Amino acid sequence: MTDTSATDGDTAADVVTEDLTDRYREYGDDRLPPGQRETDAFPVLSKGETPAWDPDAFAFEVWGAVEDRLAFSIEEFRDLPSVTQRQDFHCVTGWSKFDCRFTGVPFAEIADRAGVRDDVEHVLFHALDGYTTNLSLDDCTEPGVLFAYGYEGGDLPADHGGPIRVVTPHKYAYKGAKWVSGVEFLTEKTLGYWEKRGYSDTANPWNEERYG
Ligand SMILES: Nc1nc2c(c(=O)[nH]1)N[C@H]1C(S)=C(S)[C@@H](COP(=O)(O)O)O[C@H]1N2
Ligand SMILES: [Mo]
Repeated sequence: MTDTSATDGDTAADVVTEDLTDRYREYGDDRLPPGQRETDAFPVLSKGETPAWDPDAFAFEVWGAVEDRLAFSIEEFRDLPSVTQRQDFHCVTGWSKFDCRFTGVPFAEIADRAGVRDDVEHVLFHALDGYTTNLSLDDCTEPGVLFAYGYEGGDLPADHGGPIRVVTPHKYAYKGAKWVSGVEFLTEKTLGYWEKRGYSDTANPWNEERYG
């Protein structure tokens, strides 16, 4: 969907090219998922400290059951084809923030470049703080799964996962790894950090899939 609100002086990151805020319609009439309350704030939720990273040494890597392993510097990553999307953000602890604007590289762009093998079923995202989270390949190829480096027209703030984080508009936000450093394609499921500790593997907010 194209946003027609662009005016002279807008940069590419200002223009929303994808609107995911109607994702809820597949599951019901309420944009706010059950048991959530809306907030205007953007709280920070991390299992530990915001990790430091070295722009000269940082590499975003793709490995596992792929034809070609990939590695991108932060500059190379920012040069990949990108989109800017509007989406709602749902945290499993009970808050939802509507109309967040993220800029980044669609999951499918990375998957296509790596060449995902036919026997891939699952994906594990790795992060600089040791966090991991898993999704099925089918969930990753849904619209809106993005490796985001921009937020509201600027750089993604470090506390929210800069330089790069994953966003998952159709899932609770723990499915989106902040400070993502790599994607591993798998032929069998491996559970991530919170999934191993009892959070739902499927994590659909409208079906209130909070615990596994
Ligand atoms: N690397 C990493 N990613 C993470 C987390 C984390 O601790 N480490 N926390 C997750 C959880 S539980 C949530 S709700 C969201 C919070 O994102 P925010 O801090 O931008 O609100 O990030 C998710 N991604
Ligand atoms: Mo969370």
